[in-house]
Amino acid sequence: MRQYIELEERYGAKNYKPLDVVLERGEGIWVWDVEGRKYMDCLSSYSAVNQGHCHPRIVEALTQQARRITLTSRAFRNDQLGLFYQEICTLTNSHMVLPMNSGAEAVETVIKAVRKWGYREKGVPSDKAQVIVCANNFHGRTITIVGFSTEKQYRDGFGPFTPGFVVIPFGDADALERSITPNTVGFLVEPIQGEAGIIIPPVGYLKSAREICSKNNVPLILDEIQTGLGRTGRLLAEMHEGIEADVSLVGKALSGGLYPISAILSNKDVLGVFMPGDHGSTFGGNPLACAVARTALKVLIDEKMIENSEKMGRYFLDALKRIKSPHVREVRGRGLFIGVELEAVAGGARKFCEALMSRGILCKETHENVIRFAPPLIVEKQDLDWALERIENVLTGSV
Ligand code: IF1
Repeated sequence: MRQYIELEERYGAKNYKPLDVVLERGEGIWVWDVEGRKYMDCLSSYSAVNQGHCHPRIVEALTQQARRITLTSRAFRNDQLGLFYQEICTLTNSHMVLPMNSGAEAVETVIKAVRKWGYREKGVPSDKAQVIVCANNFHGRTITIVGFSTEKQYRDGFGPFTPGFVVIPFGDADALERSITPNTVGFLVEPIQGEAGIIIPPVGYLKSAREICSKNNVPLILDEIQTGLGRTGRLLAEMHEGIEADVSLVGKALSGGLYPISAILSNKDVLGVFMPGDHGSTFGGNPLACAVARTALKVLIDEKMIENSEKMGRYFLDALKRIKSPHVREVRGRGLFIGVELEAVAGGARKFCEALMSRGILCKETHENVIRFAPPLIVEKQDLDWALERIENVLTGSV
């Protein structure tokens, strides 16, 4: 194992500090390291592997398509793109879709779309468009996106930043109402803030945001790149409040972790402003990504993973709440999107993640003192019982 770590340390930029585990195989909720140790993956690559590692039907779709054609560019058409469009729009009740590759690209794309919509449809003066975002947001790592982050480390050293963003507190509908001006062209928000530490807004917040945005002709943009595709126990987290965004962003599990693909899903008004040549991407909408995504969506529905996320998430959350530990401040979550917030201790949540790793559970701390538990949505009760025994052992012991 050491030789792999040494190579990464020798040649790699130090933009991550990973746990010292070198993985070589994944199947379902389990991963194995190069020395044969087995772990339960409780991060799911930040919810990109909702369907479980190397889902056989998605692997099959990938390999079949890879033998046919993988990339045509959008200069020509291909036999997967239209079918992907139809299937994802039908599934999410969307009118229009634009395929990209990474989540950050989807975020950048919707910012371009709502700005152009503002100038063309809402009569916002040129270059005066404003997008409202929330404090403690996470929407990706590009210069424009980190420019409206409130996390010091994500911004330090990367300025100057893109203007045209207003930051308001998360979960405060009045603050949203007060921040809207005639130049506001969008409200971009995560239904549950993931990186901020699984922060769930007050019940009714998203419903109020929907009403306020409708009343003020402001597109409501929900970033469901992490919360979407079953993670919170619904296809999209917006469904917990029975609302529909004007634009929803999905990524990550859109391919089940087998290929980068993201998508902007919207009503006609917003995406309808793009004219040929306005926007694009070499790999955006490639047939390999579309074939993989079509199957990744199918297995999510056919194998009832969303229902399982709701059921197993409820079981996992209730069991975690019953653990009596002096280290735990709060346990919160929706579906299989769970955070255990710890009292501030030396070494923070990372120490607990290292202790859990030694017991065969891989998870990731977020923001110093929250342990995020997000196993693939196929996890079963006996798997959770296996994990809960070890989690209780770590949380009640001296780490
Ligand atoms: C990293 C965080 C999670 C996202 C939401 C857009 C994106 C992400 C809600 C951008 C990506 C990833 C990025 C990865 C770690 C991970 C992450 F810790 F950074 F914040 F999940 F919480 N919207 N999140 O969560 O999508 O461009 O990465 O495809 O940057 O370290 P991407």
